[in-house]
Amino acid sequence: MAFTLEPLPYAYDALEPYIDSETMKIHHDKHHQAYVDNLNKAIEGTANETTSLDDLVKKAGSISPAVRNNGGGHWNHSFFWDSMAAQAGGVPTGKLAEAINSAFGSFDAFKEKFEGAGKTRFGSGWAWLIVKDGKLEVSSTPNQDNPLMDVAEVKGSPLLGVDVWEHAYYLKYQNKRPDYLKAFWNVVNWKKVNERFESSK
Ligand code: MN3
Repeated sequence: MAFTLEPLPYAYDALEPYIDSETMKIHHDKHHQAYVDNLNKAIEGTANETTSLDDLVKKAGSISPAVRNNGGGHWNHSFFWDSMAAQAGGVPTGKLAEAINSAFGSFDAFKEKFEGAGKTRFGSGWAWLIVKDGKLEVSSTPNQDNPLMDVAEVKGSPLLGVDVWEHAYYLKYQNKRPDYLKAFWNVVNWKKVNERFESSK
């Protein structure tokens, strides 16, 4: 079964003005599509053809670089689109808000730590909010790796992730990755993050 690219769960311009329509279109239709196509090519005719995407990323350390990079790319971007929404942002609520306060001290302290993880990831990669042993942590991964991978420096269950590859922000923010990370808070789908937190228990 070949993997397929799901359409974005909202219009290309839904995240304006924080993430521009042109970036969303190229990011989803070209970059994400390429990960899906290259993943399918890399698994064609191999035992991994029938492996689920979750199972592929979990064994990233023992699969080919092409499957690891493109499988990670497909997993990460699917997760990323769902992490954002139109008329979103604001502050987390309920048990998630409590867990954030307990792990980081405050929502602002968490945001600073998360933005820091994104800013300091050298080159291309991702910043994450994860659950690890029942506790929230911030981490980052290079390239298209993610915290589910057996090769991740910090392993855990992802709740929120932000793409810090230049293709995610360069058209609107150029070299100003910190500005993109600040703007990201306006599009975070906390309802979705909450659901992930609930199902991680
Ligand atoms: Mn990307």
